[in-house]
Amino acid sequence: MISKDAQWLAEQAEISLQRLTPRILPILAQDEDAARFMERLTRYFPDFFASFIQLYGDHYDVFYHLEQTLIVIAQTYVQRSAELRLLDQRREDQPLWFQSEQMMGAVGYVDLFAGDLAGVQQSIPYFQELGLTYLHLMPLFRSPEKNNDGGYAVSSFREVNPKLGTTGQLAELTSELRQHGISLVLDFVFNHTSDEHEWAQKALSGDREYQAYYRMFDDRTLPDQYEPHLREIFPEQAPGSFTHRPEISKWVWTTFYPFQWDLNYANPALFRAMLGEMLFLANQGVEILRLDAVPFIWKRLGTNCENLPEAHILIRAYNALMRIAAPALLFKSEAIVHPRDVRSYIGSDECQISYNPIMMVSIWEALATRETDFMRHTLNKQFTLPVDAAWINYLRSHDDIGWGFADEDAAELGINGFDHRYFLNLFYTGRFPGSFAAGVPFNYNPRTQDMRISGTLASLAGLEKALAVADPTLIDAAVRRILMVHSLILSAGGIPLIYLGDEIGTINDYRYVDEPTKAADSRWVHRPKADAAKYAQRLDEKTIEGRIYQNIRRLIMVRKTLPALANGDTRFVNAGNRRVLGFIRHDQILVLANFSEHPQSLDKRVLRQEWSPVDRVTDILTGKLFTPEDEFRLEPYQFFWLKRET
Ligand code: OTU
Repeated sequence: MISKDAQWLAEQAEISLQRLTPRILPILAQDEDAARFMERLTRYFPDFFASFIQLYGDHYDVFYHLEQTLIVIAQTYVQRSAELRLLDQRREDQPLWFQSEQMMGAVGYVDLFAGDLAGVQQSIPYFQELGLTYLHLMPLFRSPEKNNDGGYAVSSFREVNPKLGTTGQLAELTSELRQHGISLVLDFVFNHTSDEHEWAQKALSGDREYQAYYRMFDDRTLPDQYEPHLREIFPEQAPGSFTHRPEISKWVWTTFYPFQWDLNYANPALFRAMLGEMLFLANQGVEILRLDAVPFIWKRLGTNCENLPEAHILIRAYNALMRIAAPALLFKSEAIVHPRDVRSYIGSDECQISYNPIMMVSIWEALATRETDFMRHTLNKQFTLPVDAAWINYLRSHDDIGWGFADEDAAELGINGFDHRYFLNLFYTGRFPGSFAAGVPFNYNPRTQDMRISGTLASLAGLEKALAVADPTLIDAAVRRILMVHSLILSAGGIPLIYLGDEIGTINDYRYVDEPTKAADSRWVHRPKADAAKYAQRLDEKTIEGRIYQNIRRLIMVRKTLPALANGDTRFVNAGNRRVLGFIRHDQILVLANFSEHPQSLDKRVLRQEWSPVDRVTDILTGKLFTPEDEFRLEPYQFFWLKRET
């Protein structure tokens, strides 16, 4: 990494832009919005330049790479449709659109939820019923037939998997969704490609230009120096971080599975190639790119090769280029790492939005312990974001749950992080006495004793076990638990994200073990095919599906009427009873949630210290008014959204 002082960078940026402008003007000559492009270029080029020079300034041909990069963005801009340019304009006028209380997200697999892209299009009425404004479709591009990590081994960033549809259909879908107020979110799996990607195939045939797109080594010398510092991500099925390929007698860097080859961003030609792929997606109308595995994109010997400063600079470089060529596009960070590192990617110059694994993990932690102290402590430290960013608040994703709280935060409450993780793993795999959860271990590492948890939300929340014993009390508790945790992601600000299937209480599907390419990866237990019969029951509140669905849907609709639940200020407060979580939104709504299966009463004197108007409040959800005489009591897993009455 090159460090230069800001003054020098600003001067050089200006000189470079003057010299490069004549190279791109001819490309824009016929474009009626050329002036807008040039305006944005002038505005964001210095940011891009500063990042680019820090990354590639020591390459003798850095100026050539700068020039080629600008040519790529000019060429893609020229191809950007009128519809998307209009969207660019709208987003520039209202850059914080994604912070609204109207935002509502869901994520699902094209094949498992709807069969194919046509099926997704036909599901739009359902998405509207749920109030969605944000739809994340899991990786849908061409990938290897068998070993493909659920699509996260991408063989082409431009060709939709033929089983799911065509690239033309994808562009149509983005537009159709947009007309219904829904932004399409896709993964940008940019840490690696599959070994079937054209670049990998060329590398395998001996082409040195493409070998330099990846991180390859002639022998074990360097891998042996890197490896001791690296974390194994899939220690059970894919131990180590390097894979030997006899065809070229080289070792390839493979952080995840052996068929997922890590890309080499130290090579400016690769930087540019991936820019082209990113802009291609932007021009298909994708509005948000989920930057998959962002912590891993830069490597440096002697470090753990996660969250390096260069990873941030790289994202900032791409971000500045998007502001110029496709300003409507946002980045979503997928960094499931230490809370400090999660937060480090978030901001308008890097990723505008990010998963909130800190809240997600805290919710499961508090469900297991029935104590909210650790959650409140952690979230008070880790929840606040820059004003121009937003969390994606979620309960389950397609991945495992790893107990990613900060050991320092735990230690401050006298909790031993290692022991607590051990407990949580026992609890969520159902091996702790009295546990309600039915989770499955994921990647147990005997060396570190670490493991993560697979399982659907409903199974982890107790519904599976309760149904197995057909115990109405347990079923009721599980349903209440499921609703309570949804009430939290719907009221904590940011964008709530539902994993499709959870809204009807889908439980684990163990049939994945019969499929050889899935059996070793327990994450498939929580990726079942949508069950049409169960979805049909969502309308009947006498069924479990219906009870869960109708209540979640009501919560979504109420959320949309409450600007105080839009992004921004969240303060976690002492509710005077450790079984009850409390937080205050914009000083206007007090959220209370009982994490216990027993009724809890609250001490109004404590609450009053945190929020003065507590004496006369109405629960927005039920309309119940609390006067100074009323006792403050929450039924098992009950939650309130309280507003003050005057
Ligand atoms: C991501 O997850 C995806 O969400 C996974 O589905 C993929 O398998 C993987 O990348 C490879 O593409 O370790 O256990 O900090 O935690 O990138 C899941 C980020 C993972 C990692 C995350 C990764």
